[in-house]
Amino acid sequence: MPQYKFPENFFWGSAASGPQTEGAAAVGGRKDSIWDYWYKTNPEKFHNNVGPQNTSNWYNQYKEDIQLMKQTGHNSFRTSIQWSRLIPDGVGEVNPEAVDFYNRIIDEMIANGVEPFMNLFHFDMPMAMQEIGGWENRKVVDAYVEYAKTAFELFGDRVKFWATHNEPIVVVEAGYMYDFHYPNVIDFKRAVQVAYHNVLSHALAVKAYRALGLDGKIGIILNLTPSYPRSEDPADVKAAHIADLFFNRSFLDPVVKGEFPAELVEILKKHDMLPEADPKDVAEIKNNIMDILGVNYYQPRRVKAKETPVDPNEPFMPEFYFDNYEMPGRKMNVHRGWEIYEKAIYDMAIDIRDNYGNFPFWISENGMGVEGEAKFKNEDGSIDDDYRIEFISDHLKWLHKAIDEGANCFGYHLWTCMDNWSWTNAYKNRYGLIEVDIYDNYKRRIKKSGKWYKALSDNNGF
Ligand code: BGP
Repeated sequence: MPQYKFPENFFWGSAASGPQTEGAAAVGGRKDSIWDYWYKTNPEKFHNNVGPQNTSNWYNQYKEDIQLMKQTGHNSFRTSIQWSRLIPDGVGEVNPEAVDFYNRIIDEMIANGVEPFMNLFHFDMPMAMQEIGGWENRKVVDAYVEYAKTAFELFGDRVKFWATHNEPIVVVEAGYMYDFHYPNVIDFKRAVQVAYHNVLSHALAVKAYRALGLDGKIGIILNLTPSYPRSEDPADVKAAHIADLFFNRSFLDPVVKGEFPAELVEILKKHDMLPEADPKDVAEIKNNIMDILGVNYYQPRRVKAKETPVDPNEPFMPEFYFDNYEMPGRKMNVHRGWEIYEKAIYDMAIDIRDNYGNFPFWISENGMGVEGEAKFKNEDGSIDDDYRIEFISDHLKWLHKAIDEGANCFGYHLWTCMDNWSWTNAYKNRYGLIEVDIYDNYKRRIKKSGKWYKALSDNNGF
């Protein structure tokens, strides 16, 4: 009898995305997304100059990979459809080869007892849509909703768990604030417009899903990085609260409550940063509440009150209100440079229980990235990743406690099943239960954590 037993029918599995695993980037009628384009123009932005062309070859090896999922205890798996594969120009013709491919992976998963969770957007804007302004353009919202509707019509008879977006705040931060992703814009006003259109596109996709009368569930996946204040001093607490408004509540409130937080709207108004918004669209956000929430969690955000006064001539950024804080003595994943703070998973679950009507959620990503994981190989080439087993179980203990105290969590998906390509970090940080040798024909090999995960899932706990 496991010490930490999870609820019946709990989903165990992992998450990945189409652009990070499919490979076959220029094959099967697909056209460029912003990632292919950016790699062509700026390959030096990518770790070791490795781009999105091949990734893990899931496009060709999905059958073998689904068997590996079974061997590692998956009863569910999340990936994403690439918009640029299904509708290569963003709007218009549907690509029959893509329909065939996504049908095949969905059917193969179901035939093997792996419940497919399907996401529609994981940072991968089709280039044709970016050329007309991407998420800044209201027309791209309509194009996305058409794409979502097409996916629901094609696959909604078998896919019962849908997500409209993965980590939309990353699209906003990385693409429009901090220069991590294409289109490398640094302009907070434009960032707000992008965020607003993401929320709107989500609500309209939920509406389109409902209109089809399908019997599955639809939601969004948010990286709810909690903001902890340096101290209980009111100035620190306020700083953390404002960071939370910008980076968490900005998405969480509209998708669960139908409204943006009033305090955030006030701040944006004060700085003349409100987006252009048609009242009819605002009503759509209010009226189309989703069914389920995906929560990604890797590391906490720590915040302190501003230490130096803000220069009023500087362009506005949320950091007008807080400084980031490095807590002395914090526990680190030294292999990735991220803090480990397991209790945050509990805090988030309790926050959702108490402040968001105990909304049903699953942990949609959590995991431990390790740079240079090959250095841990045994002589026979196997990897005993005890650090990953410890990372997962330490988080699961806190999740278990939250569920015990009434949190409405129905699953845990690890990032990720197989080591995969990760945006500008390419293959730098490995997260998989299964190693992928990118230098030897993408050969797969189950790590110790993969075997442990199988026992975890078989026992529904540990
Ligand atoms: C998450 C993304 C994933 C994945 C992961 C690891 O935020 O949703 O797509 O890439 O981060 O990121 P990294 O490889 O940069 O550590």
